[in-house]
Amino acid sequence: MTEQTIAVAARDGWVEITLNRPDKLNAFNAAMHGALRAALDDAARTGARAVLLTGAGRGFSAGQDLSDRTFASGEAPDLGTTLDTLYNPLVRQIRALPCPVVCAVNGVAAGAGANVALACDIVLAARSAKFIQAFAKIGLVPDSGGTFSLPRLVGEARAKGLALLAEPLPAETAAAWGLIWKAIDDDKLMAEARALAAQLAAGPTKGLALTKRAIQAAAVNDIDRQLDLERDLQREAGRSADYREGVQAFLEKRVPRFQGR
Ligand code: T3D
Repeated sequence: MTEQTIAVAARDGWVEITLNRPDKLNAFNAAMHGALRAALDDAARTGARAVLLTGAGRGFSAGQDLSDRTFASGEAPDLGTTLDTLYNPLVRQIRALPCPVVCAVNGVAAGAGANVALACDIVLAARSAKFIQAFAKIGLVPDSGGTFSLPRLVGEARAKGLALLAEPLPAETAAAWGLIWKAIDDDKLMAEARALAAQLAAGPTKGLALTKRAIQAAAVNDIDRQLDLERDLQREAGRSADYREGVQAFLEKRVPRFQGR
């Protein structure tokens, strides 16, 4: 029987995707990459207004499935190719998705598993979860955007500590350092993550997508470029039906009914 490497559930305007290789702590193999990319494509194609990503079992993801990395032939695998064809497109896809991506880190997130989580827009983690930049333990370099996101999120000193020491970082410390949005009691994680995804899905999706783009661009822009970008994106947001509805609702002292466009 074919392994169902992910589970997808359509919710009310949003999609919940669960990495589903719990016996391997949801380590990534090529099939799981393919299924996840296809589910994210579907979410974009069908106009999902939020995505929630989580893991089955006691872990979020332990990164690359190391049992797929054998040296039997005597030759080293070309890891540049796997980044080019699997991990980098996945991270780009998450960042380019025109709706918020919430990640509920339900347990350990190691290696690329940690950095795929950090590529999401809002990261919640169970209090028992840990983030491990496990790469140093096996002689690799943090990938999946880790060397980009870590120093920006927590500063160079902590980024280097995490990457060079590969020590587990508990969820609460990750939240205190600004690596993630929030640590949540384990038994409340999924309820809170789903409520957040539903809240975002009921929001002004177009404006949220433009906001996501602006904040991501700020990592590489200088202030002049960023001000110009804000102008351009605000112009676009100002033409949206949701902007009109937001202002109208404010003036009429009622809750806005955003359509996501
Ligand atoms: O290769 C390329 O394409 C380049 C890209 C690389 C990206 C990367 O992600 S490199 C980093 C790869 N990941 C790791 O190095 C982490 C390896 N795992 C661990 O260090 C530990 O499993 C954890 C710290 C994450 C959790 O420890 P623990 O004690 O809670 O669980 P465990 O007993 O180690 O693991 C449970 C099972 O999952 C176990 O299987 P078993 O013995 O019960 O049959 C273990 O072998 C399996 N597992 C965990 N991680 C992986 C894995 N199987 C395959 N690949 C894994 N990464």
